[in-house]
Amino acid sequence: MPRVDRLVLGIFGRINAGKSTLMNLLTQQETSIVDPAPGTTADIKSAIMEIHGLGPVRILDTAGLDEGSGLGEKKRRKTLAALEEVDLAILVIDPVQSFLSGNLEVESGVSALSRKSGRKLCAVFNIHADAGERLEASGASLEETVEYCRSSLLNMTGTPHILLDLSRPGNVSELVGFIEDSEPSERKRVELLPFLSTRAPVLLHIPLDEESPSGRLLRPQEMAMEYLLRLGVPIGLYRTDLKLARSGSSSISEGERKRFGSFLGSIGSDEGVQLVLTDSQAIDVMGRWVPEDISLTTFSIMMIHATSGGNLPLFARGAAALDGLREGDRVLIAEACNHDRIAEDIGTVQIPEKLARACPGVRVEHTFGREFPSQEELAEYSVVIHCGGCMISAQKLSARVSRLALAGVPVTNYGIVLSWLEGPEILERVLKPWREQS
Ligand SMILES: Nc1nc2c(ncn2[C@@H]2O[C@H](COP(=O)(O)OP(=O)(O)O)[C@@H](O)[C@H]2O)c(=O)[nH]1
Ligand SMILES: [Mg+2]
Repeated sequence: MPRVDRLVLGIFGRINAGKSTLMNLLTQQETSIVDPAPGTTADIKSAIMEIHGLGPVRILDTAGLDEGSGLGEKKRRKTLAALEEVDLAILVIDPVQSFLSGNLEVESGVSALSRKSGRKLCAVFNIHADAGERLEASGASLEETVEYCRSSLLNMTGTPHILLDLSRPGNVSELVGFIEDSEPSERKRVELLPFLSTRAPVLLHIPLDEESPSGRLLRPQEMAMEYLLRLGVPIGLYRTDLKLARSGSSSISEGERKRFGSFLGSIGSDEGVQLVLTDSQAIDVMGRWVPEDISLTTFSIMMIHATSGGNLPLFARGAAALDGLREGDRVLIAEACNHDRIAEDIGTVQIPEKLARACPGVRVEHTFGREFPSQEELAEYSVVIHCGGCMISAQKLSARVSRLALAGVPVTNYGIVLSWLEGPEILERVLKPWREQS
């Protein structure tokens, strides 16, 4: 499944501010229903389009944040969760409506949350043709209503803004230019394996256990191959039989080890092998078998580095929390994909079993797929162990990371934990290549 690295733009504001009108203006079609009846946008509407200076973008049109009913509360939470994940939050304000209502609760909510979760924000003041008429009784001018909004909102100094009649199709190019100028695309792109220094071969160690789907490889494995091929780095693919490798009989495990050693020797006969990239679950075996002069790291660590935009040090620091785990502490394992779980699943079986042995009495819990606990719920955990995140967007992971930071909970990763479980030398070894990159 190819995944395009799209920017995500979210449209927020109160009911009837003109959010859906803005969405339709951008997409030049009736993507969203625009209607004076409050609450017309039932849930989050999403459209994909190409914006000249930005490339492919996903635009989210959300429900008004001031909807009252019980259902309104549900929509509200969804909208706020979306706000934590966008590259750019577009706050739509009808300044006349906001001024006449006498409160800016919705607007300040959007502005505060975008600041809190580190999202970029811009404001579009939707100026209707009849703005003057609507203001007549109040005696205020249109400029005063805009100024009222801007000066009352925290975070609005330095926030780009524009005044525009969104109902006029002719205003689309001005809107697009404004969005481009708000620079939603300032996201860091990172290299998959930034520390490779030569064209010496890399060995990908893929044990293909019972969990592995037949007929294809996993996304991180494919990504590594594509990356290395593009660099012109030769790749060795190798599958160890982990049952044999871990066998209690030393003649059996030695046989497996020799087979691996001779393959390593054959692909590295000229320049040597520069890196062994392994499935995290085989780090116990690879940690013993890969000679010290060859770098060693895991697919899961590579993925969390890429998906987090180079934020691997955060996940590495999180490992320190594992040393401090005590009986009764709660640990959350977060797995972003919802695959079938069979016998030896890493997240539900391997890590919990090994953790139980290493830290007796620790309580391990799980969260799967798109679900992720609220800040309050997260605060109850001593540490969160996240998968490589290969099935979620960088935005979603970044939203999770900021929520964890707000909750004050350390976060680490499958590959880091499995290495930590093998001891401090192995943990140090799998992180070393990443530390050494300039
Ligand atoms: N007062 C006024 N309202 C307008 C004008 N043009 C459009 N509207 C209304 O503004 C509302 C905005 O609609 P919509 O985009 O659905 O708002 P949303 O709830 O933020 O998605 C609609 O009810 C339109 O009928 C105008 O010139 N003056
Ligand atoms: Mg709407």
